Amino acid sequence: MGQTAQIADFLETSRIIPQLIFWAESLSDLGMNLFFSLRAFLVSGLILSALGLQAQPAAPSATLTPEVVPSDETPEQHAARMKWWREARFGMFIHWGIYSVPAGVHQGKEMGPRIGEWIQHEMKIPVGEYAAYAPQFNPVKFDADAWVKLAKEAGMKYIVITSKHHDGFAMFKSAASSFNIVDATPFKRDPLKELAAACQKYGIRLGFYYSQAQDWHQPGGAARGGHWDPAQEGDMTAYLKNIVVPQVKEILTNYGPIAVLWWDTPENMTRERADLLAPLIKLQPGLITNNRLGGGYMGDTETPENRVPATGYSRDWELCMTMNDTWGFKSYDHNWKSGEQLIRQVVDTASKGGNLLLNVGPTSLGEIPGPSVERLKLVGAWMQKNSESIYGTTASPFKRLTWGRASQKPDKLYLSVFYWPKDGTLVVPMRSGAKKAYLLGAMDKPLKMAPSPQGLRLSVPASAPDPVATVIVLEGVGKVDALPPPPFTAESDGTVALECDTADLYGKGLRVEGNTRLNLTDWKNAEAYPQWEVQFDKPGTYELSVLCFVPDTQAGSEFVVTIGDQKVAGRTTATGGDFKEVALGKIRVEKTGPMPVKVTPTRIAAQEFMRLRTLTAKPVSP
Ligand code: H79
Repeated sequence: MGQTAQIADFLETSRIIPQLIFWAESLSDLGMNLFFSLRAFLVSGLILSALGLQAQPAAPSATLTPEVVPSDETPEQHAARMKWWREARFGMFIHWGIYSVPAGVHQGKEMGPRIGEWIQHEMKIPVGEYAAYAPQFNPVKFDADAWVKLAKEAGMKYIVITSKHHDGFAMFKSAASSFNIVDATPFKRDPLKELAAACQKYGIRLGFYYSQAQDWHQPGGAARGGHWDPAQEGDMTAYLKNIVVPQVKEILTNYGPIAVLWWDTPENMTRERADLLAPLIKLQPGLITNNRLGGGYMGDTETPENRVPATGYSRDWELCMTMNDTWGFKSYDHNWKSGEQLIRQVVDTASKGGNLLLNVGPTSLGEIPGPSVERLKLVGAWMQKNSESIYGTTASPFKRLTWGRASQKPDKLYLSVFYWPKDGTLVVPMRSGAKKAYLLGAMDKPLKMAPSPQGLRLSVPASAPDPVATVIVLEGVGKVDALPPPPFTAESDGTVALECDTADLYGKGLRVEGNTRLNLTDWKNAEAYPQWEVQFDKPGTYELSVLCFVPDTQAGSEFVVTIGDQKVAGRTTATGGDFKEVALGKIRVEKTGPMPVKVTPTRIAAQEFMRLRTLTAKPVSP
């Protein structure tokens, strides 16, 4: 394992874009970020529900900058085009192709922990050898109606399916290449036609994923890290003209209304190349596209991939996520997220103003794996009761809630309680009031409300009506006046543990990244620092430590930890290739009232100061 592989374990990413970032920046490192996050998934698994993720209001469309709104569209037209998508909040991603035949195993050898649809790339399978999976692909159990009904039952409003992935195999009848499901498999049917009909029938919108740049089959198609078979060599522009342009025309004209075109991995996509494809978007009125075309096109949506962003973005965004650790079916991936995690992920995403595009990877027989079906039904059962708190809502007005998430509609707040209060009182940190509070579905049994300095106190049942997420509705909230989140307090042994994702971040660049293992990253500026408001239990001496990662090449930075008016100075040392708990020394805390705690670099030795995960103050026994 080289340095890159090692570092990958730490640089888990969640792309947090407090301000609109430029497209080029967003895509230049996309591939790497994705790699890291996918590894992170495999390394650590996901406990989304345990994350104290922050939510922040999505920016209203009025803040959209001209770069976001296509030049031929007014902000109002843009909002009208995005309307259904913003209301939908939940969709199904389907990764299906001939990679479901090897399903992670080629010639008796497992591809390892990586994503199944990448098997050809991962195992450097020659073009001809991989193409031999096409005649073995005969998904006789495929039932478009069943898939669409399942999506609908789960509460999903749209489907995005891979029409062609990086392996270059078209899942539709194409005149541009015979490497397609109708011409190259015994199945001979066009599943996208059948899906389009089923979507029409059940009122689900249909979108197509299309890998425009990477194509490991066609000469000239791009391949991350370079080609491995001479058959792949060729002129990329010619590939775009001869394969991509006609195929995108096909998928945008032969399948009725198409709601979304989902580009991916803009490998080697220059502006000139992207210019060949961008005009095709006009073939479908109202088409929504993502930010992965390349060439400087922003598209309509940010697309964090398998990374839960700590906050929303300043424009429309969609989190795409796997249910296990692969997109395309892999026979030996059984690392499924729980129904509880998935339900809370729907809630979490909506609370940050985004959509969740949750993936299924059907088998080579055309079946959605049983564990996926079970989980979608669990999500669906929750949505059946609670979808009012998801559809058509906007982001939470609260920066952080200790007990769950929130979303809102005009004059209404939806409170999704993950951690039910033990004392029968739920404190909603808002100065303003509400006309009425009730459990969603029990409007006739209002909950008692009382204002308090900590916020609106609601008298709730003794035990959680829904242990996963109970939704409480506040009606007549007007404009919510949210209180700042309460100060952090000590655990029962007096220890104060401050997580990076709960800090207020000041200065340029500094941001939170990661999935289960969040950390502060891009700490390249000595003016940047995280700060927490902390309420200590009692005065005394505390032992300070940080859980952080400092690579060998970046040791020797100097910094100060400040608690109220007390300071401890320190110097970073290399942490040996992993996150490590580093002792910083002792500090006296004289007062206990809420006070700021911060970590400020005074000199940054190399590019980055440190990757900080947790700052801990532990009382030293007197
Ligand atoms: O379609 C799904 C992925 O196949 C695709 N996007 C989602 C929606 C995707 N393309 N690239 N990536 C995801 C990230 C790429 C990660 C890589 Fe790797 C790191 C490519 C090579 C090293 C992951 C790990 C794939 C192979 C090894």
